Amino acid sequence: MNINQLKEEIIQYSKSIGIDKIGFTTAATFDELKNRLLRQQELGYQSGFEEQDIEKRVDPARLLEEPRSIIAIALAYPSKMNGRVESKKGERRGIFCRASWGLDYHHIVRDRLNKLEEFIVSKVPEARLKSMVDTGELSDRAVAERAGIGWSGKNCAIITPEFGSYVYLGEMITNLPFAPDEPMEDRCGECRKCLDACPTGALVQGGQINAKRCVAFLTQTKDFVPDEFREKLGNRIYGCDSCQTACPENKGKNFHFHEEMEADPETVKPLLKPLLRISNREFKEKYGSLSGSWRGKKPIQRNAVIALAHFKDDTAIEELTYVMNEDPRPVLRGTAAWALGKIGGSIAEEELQRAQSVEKDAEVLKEIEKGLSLLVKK
Ligand code: B12
Ligand code: SF4
Ligand code: SF4
Repeated sequence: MNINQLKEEIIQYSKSIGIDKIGFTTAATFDELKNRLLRQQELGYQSGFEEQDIEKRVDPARLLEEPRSIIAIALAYPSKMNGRVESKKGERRGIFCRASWGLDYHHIVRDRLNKLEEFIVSKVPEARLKSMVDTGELSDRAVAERAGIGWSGKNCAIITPEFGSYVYLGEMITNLPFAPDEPMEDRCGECRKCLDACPTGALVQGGQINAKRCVAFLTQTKDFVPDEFREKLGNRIYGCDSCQTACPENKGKNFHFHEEMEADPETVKPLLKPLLRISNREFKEKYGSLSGSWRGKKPIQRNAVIALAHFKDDTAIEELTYVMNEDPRPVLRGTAAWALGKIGGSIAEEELQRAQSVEKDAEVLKEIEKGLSLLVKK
């Protein structure tokens, strides 16, 4: 079959299986990305979640023998929920970022890539293909940028003119010599809205992030959140959308193309207090299908504690005291002690003093001291 005709058929087929945008690029090495990754590594700006072998990240030939092209795909996700939570006065809720609404996007994008692979193999049985999304070696954004899916914004996101930056990305390396598409022109211009909106200054300059300062990263760590960032988390219990919601290119962009991506408001805007004592089983049942649960319940619970401090929710004192005294995990006990200090009042003070006399863990004791020093008498 003629390769150009096959490309056209793939484009047509992709539309029929819920791929919202598709682009093609060569399998050449990603040289600019390589320098960038080395620099980020040198500066200590990497999250640690990315593939650590830089050669594999920039050279498709290390992932598939004799690659000739890469197909990049994008799926648009909703930016607004259909439906809302039943809010009662005084009930405090956390928020999962949009990329964690609905079914874990890895499954959704993977499903589309599998279908596309089957289609290509049905046309070219000898085709060799290798697909990935997020957890693969390649930089999904660098591939998407080169394949003309969108431009690389100052907020680091790939922004499509059609769907804004609210798109999941995935790709397939192939041994078929498809003609590449043209990359797109950068449309950020003089705008700096994302940089100004970032709560922690994680965007050190347009297109460069210090992932260690990024709230999205911090919500996914399992240790104590460094002091300077705790208040910046606000009520975010997984991820951060601030540099995307601030972006004018996302204005009015809200697409509901994929049933699986619809969010259950009660799940993605959960009440905070019940999270503190949730069992493993219940956590798995309620949150296990979200991408935001990939690090387990500990970071989510720690972030819920921080969010209760953010709201200064004094109806949470009893629950937080329980966590400070009874939770087996030092990070949870310590963060709860800090939160009690933030919320303040005589009960919190008494409880902190009591805990100080029995706690044995050095890090938790430090947090109890911090809590006591934060106390504002009510
Ligand atoms: C590690 C990681 C993170 C880290 C680090 C993020 C980062 N900006 O690097 C943390 C945990 C912070 C994170 C957060 C988020 N992530 Co993330 N993450 C990844 C992951 C696994 C690797 C990214 C990576 O390698 N970064 C290293 C940097 C150096 O490279 P890069 O951003 O991939 O590539 C760009 C730069 O290299 C740049 N570049 C190269 N050279 C040069 C030179 C100059 C001068 C400049 C200006 C730029 C530049 O161009 C490339 C293309 O844009 C990818 C999946 C994957 N396998 O690629 C998802 C991915 C990037 N994440 C994604 C998402 C959705 C998010 C969040 C929006 C989730 C949320 N709501 O909380 C936030 C956004 C934060 C932000 N502003 O970037 C999507 C992005 C979709 C899109 N439209 O862009 C991806 C692609 C997952 C997916 N398959 O859909 N993430
Ligand atoms: S995700 Fe949040 S913290 Fe991270 S760069 Fe964007 S605005 Fe800043
Ligand atoms: S907010 Fe402005 S500068 Fe930032 S990504 Fe959007 S258009 Fe670009």
